[in-house]
Formats: sequence, structure tokens, C-alpha cells
Amino acid sequence: AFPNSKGEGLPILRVNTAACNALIALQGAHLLSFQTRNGKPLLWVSPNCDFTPGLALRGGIPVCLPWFGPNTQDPKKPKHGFARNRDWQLSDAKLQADGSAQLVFNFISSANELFDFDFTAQLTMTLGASIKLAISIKNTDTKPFDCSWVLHSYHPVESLQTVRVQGLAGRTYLDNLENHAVKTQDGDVSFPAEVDRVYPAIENAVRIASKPAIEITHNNCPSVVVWNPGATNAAKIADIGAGHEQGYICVERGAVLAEKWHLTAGEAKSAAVEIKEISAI
Ligand code: TA6
Repeated sequence: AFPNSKGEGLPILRVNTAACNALIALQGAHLLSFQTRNGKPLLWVSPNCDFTPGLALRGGIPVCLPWFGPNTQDPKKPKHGFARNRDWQLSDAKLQADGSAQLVFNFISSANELFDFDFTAQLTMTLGASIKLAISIKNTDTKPFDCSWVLHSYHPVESLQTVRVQGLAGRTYLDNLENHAVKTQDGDVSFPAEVDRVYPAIENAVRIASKPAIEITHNNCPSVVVWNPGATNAAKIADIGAGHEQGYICVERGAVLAEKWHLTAGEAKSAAVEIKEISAI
């Protein structure tokens, strides 16, 4: 368990194989760290992350669902849904023939005051030469619902001044800092100040040009979200803290805003992301 300042512990699974090392919190099926044997860490966790059970963890890959961002119907509901704050069940863990570890996590949610529908979610992590996350969400209710979600990954960067996100140049984005104003991305994404953007309809891979250099590929995740809070906001966010915005950027894949999923009664949809270290770009 990872203790917090009050000595309360959050249960953590440790994966140690010939291929990689990883840490996973059962809360949220939350991959906190990942590194191949000869590679660099691909995920960032805040030095001020609060490991109090039930609180969102700052870093790694939070799974945000059944909605992304503020709840559009009720701003009093928690941001990014509630799956990241609750325990998931580990239903299977095995070593595969290629040496990768595969873990399957399930989340079963009954209609509640936050979301009035029964649903289940499954996250399959395959950890070997890369991080592979496969997610499926099933409507187990008798009524249809809409849901939005992201795999909200935090990646370490060598320098916030020089890092670039490639694969989005010329694309349209919604600027969360200007009430979703529609803009066009001029060149690769850079981080001179706070950045909080949703790029819809991105089929291609995106790459983080830094050390490590990282490539993120996907299947069925149309939206890309890019976020860094900038210096002023980071200082105000307790579990980030002054200066720590320099250490990471979030490059997230999922289905948000107009690209949210509509699930009819009994329907399931799935998607996948692969995150891997690539040679310097
Ligand atoms: O994905 C970007 C974002 O929605 C930003 O607006 C930013 O606030 C971030 O997520 C973190 O949200 P959190 O609720 O984890 O503090």
C-alpha cells in the first residue's frame, strides 16, 4: 500500500516481469507507473499526489468515465465522473507467451445519484514492450445513455519549454480556456502557458517529442485532449504544486464532447490505446 500523510494506505499492485515494471492502484484500475527493462518511465506521478483512498490520483493514467470534464447537466457533480475514485475488481492476471503481463479489471456500477443507469466497464492492461489499454463500456440498463470518457495519461517531459506534441498540426480544436472556441492548430503543440484543448476526429497517431519520445496509437478513440495547467494554476492545485507543471504534459485519448458514446440498452462499445517509447524524434 502507498501511505498518505495520515498513514492511510491505498492498495497498489506491483508488476515485475522480464519485460517491464509497473505499479497499479486497484482504485480506478489506475496505472501509476510503467517502464520497460531498458526504457525510461513513460508516466508521471506528482510528487504531491495524495494517496488517500477515494481521492483522484494525480498522475499515471486515470480512467475518466462515465463523463469527461465537468458534468454538463449538473456542475455540482464531480469532474471526470466517478470511476477513478472507486475500486475496480481484478478478475484475471496472467503472463502471456510473449512475456507481457495481462490484467483485467472490472467496474460494475448501479444507477445512483450521480448517474442514473446501470453499466459495466472493463479495462484490460497488457504490459510488455509497451502499455496497451483496452476499454469497453456496456449499458446494462433498460434505457439508453450517453457517456464520454478519456484515458487521462500524464507523461513526463524533459523540458516543458521544448516539448512538442506532433500529429495535430493544422487540425481543429476546441479551446477549453475560451469556452470551447473553435481554433486551428498552428504547427506542433507547444506549452508557453496553460494549454487545455480537445482535438476531435484524430485518426492518426500522436507523438510526444521529448525525452523519452512517446508514440500513442489508438483504435476507436476519436478525441485527443492536451493539457498542462501552466505555472499559475499549478501553484494553486494542491496535488501538483508550484513548479511541478514543468515535469509533465497530459496527452489523452477517448471520446468526448460531440464524440461521446451513445449506448442503447444492452449495447457495448470498445476502444484501445497503445503507448510506447520510440527513438528520439
Ligand atoms: O483533461 C484536461 C482537464 O479536463 C483539464 O481541464 C484539467 O482540469 C484536467 O483535466 C485535470 O482535472 P482534475 O479533475 O483531475 O483536476
